[in-house]
Amino acid sequence: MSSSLETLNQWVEAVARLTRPDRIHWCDGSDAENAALIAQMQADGTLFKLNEQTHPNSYLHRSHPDDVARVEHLTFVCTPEREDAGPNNHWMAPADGHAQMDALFDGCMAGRTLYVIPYCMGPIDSPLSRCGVEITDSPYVVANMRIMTRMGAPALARIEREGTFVKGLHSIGELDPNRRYIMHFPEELTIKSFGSGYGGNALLGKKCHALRIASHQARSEGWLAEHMLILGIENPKGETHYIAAAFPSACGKTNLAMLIPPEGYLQDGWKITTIGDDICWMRPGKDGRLYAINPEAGFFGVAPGTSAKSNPNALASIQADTIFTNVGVTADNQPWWEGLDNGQTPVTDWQGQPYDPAVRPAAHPNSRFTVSAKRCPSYSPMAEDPQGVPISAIVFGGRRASLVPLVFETRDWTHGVLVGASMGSETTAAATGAVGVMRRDPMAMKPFCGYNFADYFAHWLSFDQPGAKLPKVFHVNWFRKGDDGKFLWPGFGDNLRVLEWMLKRVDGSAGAQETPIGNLPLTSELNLDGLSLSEEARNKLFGLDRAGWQAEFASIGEYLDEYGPRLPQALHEEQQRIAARLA
Ligand code: TSX
Ligand code: MN
Repeated sequence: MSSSLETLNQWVEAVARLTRPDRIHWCDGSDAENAALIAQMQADGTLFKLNEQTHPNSYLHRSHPDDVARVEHLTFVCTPEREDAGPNNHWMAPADGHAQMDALFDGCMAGRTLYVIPYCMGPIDSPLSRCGVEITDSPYVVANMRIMTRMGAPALARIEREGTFVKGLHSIGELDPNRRYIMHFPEELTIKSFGSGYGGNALLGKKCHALRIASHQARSEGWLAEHMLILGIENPKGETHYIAAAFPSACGKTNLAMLIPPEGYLQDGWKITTIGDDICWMRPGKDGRLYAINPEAGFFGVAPGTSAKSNPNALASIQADTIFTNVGVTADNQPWWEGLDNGQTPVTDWQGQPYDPAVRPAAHPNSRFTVSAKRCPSYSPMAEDPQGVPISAIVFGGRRASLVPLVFETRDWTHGVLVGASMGSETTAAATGAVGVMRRDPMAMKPFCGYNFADYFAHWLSFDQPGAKLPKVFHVNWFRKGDDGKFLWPGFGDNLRVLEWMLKRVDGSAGAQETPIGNLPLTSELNLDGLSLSEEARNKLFGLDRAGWQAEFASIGEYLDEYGPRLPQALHEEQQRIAARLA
C-alpha cells in the first residue's frame, strides 16, 4: 500500500477509536451506493421522495429548525499565531481547538455509521485541483458531496498518487446550537466540524476546504481561491471570453452565472455559458494570464426567488436528480418556495407543518437545492478542462441603493485590489433581519478568508509582476435606486449589456470617461437600445456624485485603518491618492 493510503487508513482508525462508530463505510461514489443511502434515509424519515412524474429522482430533506445557516460566531481559524488569522476571523490556538473538538467527538458516532468520503475539488485530472477526505456520520452529507464534488474511487486513486489531501472530520452530534463549532487548522490541512448537519457547516468540501483552507494554501503556493462565479461570453464572431465575479450574498450570483441574453443579443448570436456559480480557483499560466477552474461539480443554490423569470437555467436544472433542503411542498409533493411563481400553492412548510403564511414562509429563506452542474443547460464543457479557462475580467459588485454607478473600470491592478478590498453591500431581510445597512465585505470573502485580510490584500497585490497579463478589474451595482425607491436598472439578462462593454474595454474598442473613482462608460458606447431609461436613471447610473464619493473614500480610509500596520502601504497610498483627487 502507498504511504498516502497508509496515512489515510491510520487517520480513519484514529477517528474511529475516538468517535466509536458501529460501522465504517468507504464511499466509492457508485450509483448502487447512492441508491442504498437514499433508501436508508427514506426509511428513517430524513429524506422524502418528491413527485416522481414532475421531479424524477428528487428528494426533500428538512434540517433541524435551528440548524439552517452558517454560524460565523462559532467558526474558528486555528493558526499558531493569532495575528495570522487576523481581525476577520475568530481564533483559537491549535492545541486548544483540537482539545475542544476532540472532547465533542469523543464517542459521538456510537450506534452510527462512519462514512469515509474521498473527493476531488476540481476536474479529476487538473493540476489546479486538490483532494480531500471527509469523515462524517451523515448519509445526507454523503449524498450532497456526491453531487457537489468528484467523489469516490477516482478521487481515492488521485490521493494515492499525490500523497496530500485535506482532512475533514464532521459529526452532526446532537445538533445542539451550544455545542456547534467549525474549526480550521490550515497548517495541518485539517477541518473539524461538530453539531450541524446543514450546508457549508457539513459539506466540508465547499466553504471550509475550497475557500478557507484553500485560500491559505493558495497564498503559500502562489494562486487564488476566491468566492467568485465564472461565466463564458461567446460573441457573434464565435470568440469566448471568461469573467470571474465576486458578490456578497443576495446579489444574484447564481442568476448572473446562468444569465440568458436579451432577445436582441440572442438573435445576434451571443451566448452565455456557466463554469461555476460560487467558487473560483485561479493561477497564472505560462502566458502570464490567470487560468481558472470551478472546484465544485454542482450547485448548492438558494431556492427562494428562483423562477422561470429570474433564472430559467437554474429552474431547468432542478427538475430532476435534485436534493431540496428546507423548502415547502405542494399537495402533490412538488417542491415550492416563495418567488417560484409557478401558480401552485404549498400545503406543507419547511418544518413539515401545515403552511400558514401568518406563521412562517413555506420555504426557509436560506433553503437550498443541490444539483449536478451537468444538469444545467448553460453548463460549459470548458468547466471540465484540466487547464482551466483564461480570465479576461474580474468583477466586484455590491447592492448599493445610492452613490455607486452601474459600472466602472479600475485604472490598474492596485486600484482593482483597493476596489475589491473596500467593496460593500446593503443587507437584505433574508441575510440578517436588518435591512439596508451597508457592510463591507472585501472580495465577498469576509466569512471565508482563512488568514489575515491584510496579508490577503498583499497576496492579491503580488500578482502584479513583470510578464503578468492580468485581467481588467471592474465594479458593478445592479441595485441603484431612484428617488422614488425603484430600481433604475432592469438587471438580469440586460446585465449582458454591461458585460459587453467590459469586453470592449478589454479589446480596446470602447472609450471611457476618466474620473477619480475609475473609468465610466460613455452612454454612446454601452448599448442601451430598447431600454427606456429616464434622465434621472442615466444620470445616476452613469454619473459621478463627487461629494458622495468624498464621504465614501473617508469611510474606506477608516475601514482600511482597522487592519493596522499589516495593511499593504500600496493600498493605503491608493486610497489617499483617490481621496486627494476627489477633494
Ligand atoms: O439576480 C439578480 N440580478 C442579477 C441577474 C443576472 N437580481 C435578484 C437579486 C436577488 C438575489 C436582481 N434584482 C437584479 C439582477 O441584476 N436586479 C434586481 C433589481 C430589480 C428587481 C426587479 C426588477 C428590476 C430590477 N423588475 C423590473 O424591472 C420589472
Ligand atoms: Mn457563496
